[in-house]
Amino acid sequence: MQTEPLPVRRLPLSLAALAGLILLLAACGNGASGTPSASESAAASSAAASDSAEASESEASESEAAEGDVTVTLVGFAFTGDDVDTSGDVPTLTVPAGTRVVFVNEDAARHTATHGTDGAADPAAAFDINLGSSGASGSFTFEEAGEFPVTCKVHPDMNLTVIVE
Ligand SMILES: [Cu+2]
Repeated sequence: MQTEPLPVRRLPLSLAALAGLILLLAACGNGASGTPSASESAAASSAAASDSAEASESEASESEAAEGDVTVTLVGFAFTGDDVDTSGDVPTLTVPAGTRVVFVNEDAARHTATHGTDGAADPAAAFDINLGSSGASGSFTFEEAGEFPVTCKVHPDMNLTVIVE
């Protein structure tokens, strides 16, 4: 990330700082309205990386302790896990209503676990979990019966259907 632009340092640095400030102001202005923009998450990613790693670790240990949780592992660019049926075109996970599903990223790549299909979030997505790095986790509790498509916004080929009974 940090290169060493020594000879031309002053001017580019101040320009970069100014651009950063503008980005921050723009991000703050939009912040309340919903999904984070690409620039916002890019700017925040390095700062948030350590925080989210800590947060997800504590979340993961909590979820291990909770009875009835089901874990879905994102590894090899696929949704997998002991409870995931991979026999069909799209893997399925069948759980009783009220089950909390914990999504854990075990790839080095960034993934998301998003309510949606083929990389696109559902217009009324019930969850959109960023799994920014290996070890990152997040969960969603499926309260209502039905079929819920899950996808990764980074890799449209990653899909899962959660069947809630
Ligand atoms: Cu992915």
